[in-house]
Amino acid sequence: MSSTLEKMTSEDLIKMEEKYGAHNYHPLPVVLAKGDGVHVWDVEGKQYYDFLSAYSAVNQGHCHPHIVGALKKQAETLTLTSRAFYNDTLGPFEKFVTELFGFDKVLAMNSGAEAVETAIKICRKYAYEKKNIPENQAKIIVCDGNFHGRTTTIISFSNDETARKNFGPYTPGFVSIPYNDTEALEKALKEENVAGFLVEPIQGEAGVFVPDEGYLTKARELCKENGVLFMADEVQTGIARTGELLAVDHENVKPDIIILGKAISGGVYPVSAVLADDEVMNVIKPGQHGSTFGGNPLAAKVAIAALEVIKDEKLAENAQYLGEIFRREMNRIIDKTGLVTKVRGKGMLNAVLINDSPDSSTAWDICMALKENGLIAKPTHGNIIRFAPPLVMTEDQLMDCVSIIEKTLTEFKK
Ligand code: IF1
Repeated sequence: MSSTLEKMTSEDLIKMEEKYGAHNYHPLPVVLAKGDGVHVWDVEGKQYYDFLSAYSAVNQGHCHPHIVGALKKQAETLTLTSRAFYNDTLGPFEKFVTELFGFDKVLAMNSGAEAVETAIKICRKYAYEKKNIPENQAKIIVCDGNFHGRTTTIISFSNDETARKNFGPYTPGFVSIPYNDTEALEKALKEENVAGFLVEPIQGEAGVFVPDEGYLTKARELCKENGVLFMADEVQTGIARTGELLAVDHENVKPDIIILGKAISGGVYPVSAVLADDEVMNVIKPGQHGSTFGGNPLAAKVAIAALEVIKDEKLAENAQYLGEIFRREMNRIIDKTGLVTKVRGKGMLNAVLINDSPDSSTAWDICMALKENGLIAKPTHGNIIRFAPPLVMTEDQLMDCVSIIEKTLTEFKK
C-alpha cells in the first residue's frame, strides 16, 4: 500500500475501508474521487455516468455550483447556533419550504430516518391529544416491502429480515398490510386506535414498485373518512425525482404529513424535514422534540439553494421528459435481449428486472459490466437494478447512457 494519501490507488482505499471501517455495506468496487453534474470519476481518473445519484440525493447533479456556493458562503459566516437561540437563516428557510410545498409549518431534522421518526412521534401525539386514543395504544399502518430508514423503531416495522434480524426488542404499535391494496387498507383502518398510515408513494428499495393509478387518492380518502393521518414518505420519491415536485402530485393528493430528505439539500449537506398544517404540527410544544443540528444555518441555506435549482432548472419537467424516453428505450432493448424482463418507474426513478433468480449474481455482474463501460448503478434486491441518474441530465447524455446499457446487456454472458 502506498504510504501517502495522494498516491493511493482504488485498491489501497478499498483495503483501508475493509480494515478500518464497519462492514455495513458491500459497495460496487469503484472508488470515487470527484463528481460534477451527471459524472463521477474514480481515483484512477476513469469517468462514469452516475445512475444511482446517491439513492436520489443528488437530483441536482454532483457539486452543483449554486448549492456549493451557498454552503461555502454560509460556512464562512455561521454554521451552527443550536435552537437554544434564534438565527437569521431558519425563518427564511421555513417560509421558503412551507410556501413551496403548501403546508403551514415545517420541522427540520438531518437524516431521512430522523424525519420519519419525527412524523411517527407527531402522529402518535396527535392521536393521544386530539383523537383521545388511549395513551400508548396508537397504531400506525405501514406497507409490506417498506423502507423508511434504519433506526430500531423503523426496522421494527420492516419485513426485510436483513434490515431487522437481531435488532430487537422491536417497537410495538405498527400494523403491516400489502402495498398497493386499498381493500387491505380499508380493513386495517377499521381496527381500533389507528393513528396514521405511513407509505412511500413509490416503493424505492423494494424495487421501484409504482402503485396503481388512484391508489394514493383512494388511500387519502380512506384516511380522511377514518380520521387517520396520511403520511407520505417522499425522502426518495420527492424533490422532482418522479417527474413532479412530489410523487403525490401526480394524483394531486395532499397528505397530512410529508417527509422529505436526500435531494432537499442536493446531496451537499444532510437535511430532512417534516411538513404539516398547524392542526397537526402544533401538537409539538417547546422541549418535546429537537436535534442539535436540526435546521442549522448551513442546512437552511443549502436547502434553499438546492430547491431553487429544482425550480429554476425545471428538473421535475426534465425528469418527466427523460423518464418517458428512458422507459421507451429500455422496452426496445428488452425486446432484443432475454436478459431483462421489465422496466418500471416514474420520471427518473426506474428499475429493470433481470431475468434470473433474486439469489443469482446476475444483476450484480451486469452492474460490474456497466461499470467497465462507464456507467455505475447498483442492484436493489437480488435481480432488480435501479436506474436513477441526476435530473440535470441532457437528452444526448441519456441516449449515450442507453447505448452503454444496450451494449452491456447485448454483450453480457452469464
Ligand atoms: C441505506 C435503501 C434507498 C428512503 C426512504 C427514508 C429513508 C430512505 C423512502 C431514510 C433511505 C437510503 C438509505 C440507504 C440506501 C437508500 C435506500 F436502499 F436503503 F432503501 F434509497 F432505497 N425513506 N434510503 O429511501 O433516509 O436516514 O438514509 O437519510 O440505508 O442503505 P436516511
